[in-house]
Amino acid sequence: MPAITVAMITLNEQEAVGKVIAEIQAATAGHDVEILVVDSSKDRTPEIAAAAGARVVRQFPPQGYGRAMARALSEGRGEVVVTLDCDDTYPADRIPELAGMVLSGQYDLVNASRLEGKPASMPLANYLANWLFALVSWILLGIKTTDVHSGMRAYRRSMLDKVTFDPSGPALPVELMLKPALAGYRLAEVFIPYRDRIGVTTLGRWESTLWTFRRIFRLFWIRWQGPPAGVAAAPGA
Ligand SMILES: Nc1nc2c(ncn2[C@@H]2O[C@H](COP(=O)(O)OP(=O)(O)OP(=O)(O)O)[C@@H](O)[C@H]2O)c(=O)[nH]1
Ligand SMILES: [Mg+2]
Repeated sequence: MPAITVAMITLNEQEAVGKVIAEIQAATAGHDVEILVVDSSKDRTPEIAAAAGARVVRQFPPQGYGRAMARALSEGRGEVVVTLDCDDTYPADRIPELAGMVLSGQYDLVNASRLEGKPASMPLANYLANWLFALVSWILLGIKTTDVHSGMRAYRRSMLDKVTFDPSGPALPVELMLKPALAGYRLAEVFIPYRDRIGVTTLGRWESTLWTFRRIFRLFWIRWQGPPAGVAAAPGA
């Protein structure tokens, strides 16, 4: 069992995948790491990823971000699973730092926030929406974060095994962070730079916004009802 799984999901990322995997390998040289790609592409992404040394799991036809991410998180064998988009937006050189915060035993989930300031690569509307999501999460759930939508996180394997998530619909990252935090798992946040994307976005803005509120309100409701089904108590919580 590797210590670290670096997990990515890919939908037609042939322009970026080679560069991203090379960066991950350079950043994690000397670490006990597997690179996992859950791929739903029609282009050459899976061949390029496999040739570069990644373990490629095919999910085809595409079943959406949520189901691909759920598969990636369940397939990752490492003690910590670090996710990032395969579009060159996230800094792979920060993977060891994020993984180390979990492997040291200090945290169960580390969120890499893109929102210390407004990234030049993020449209203003997305930036403002992300702040609104963070504010609503704080008011309704009492969780202080600046970025509920980051694709770069480190998750403790044993935590992923205990918390259930709804993979249907967009905005899964919202639930992947807020649900464990509500259950008492230890959440940390670090700021990262966020770069321009290589290739075309798959983000459906309105659907994602709707689902973000839906996921936050569902957790708010469950919190009012008592301990949520599918949320095991965190150790010591
Ligand atoms: N396997 C799989 N991967 C997907 C699917 N939808 C999106 N992805 C991947 O999920 C990651 C995140 O999608 P992005 O298009 O980057 O969405 P985003 O990060 O919200 O938008 P940007 O800010 O434009 O990057 C990328 O690596 C995509 O290739 C899917 O249905 N299946
Ligand atoms: Mg992206």
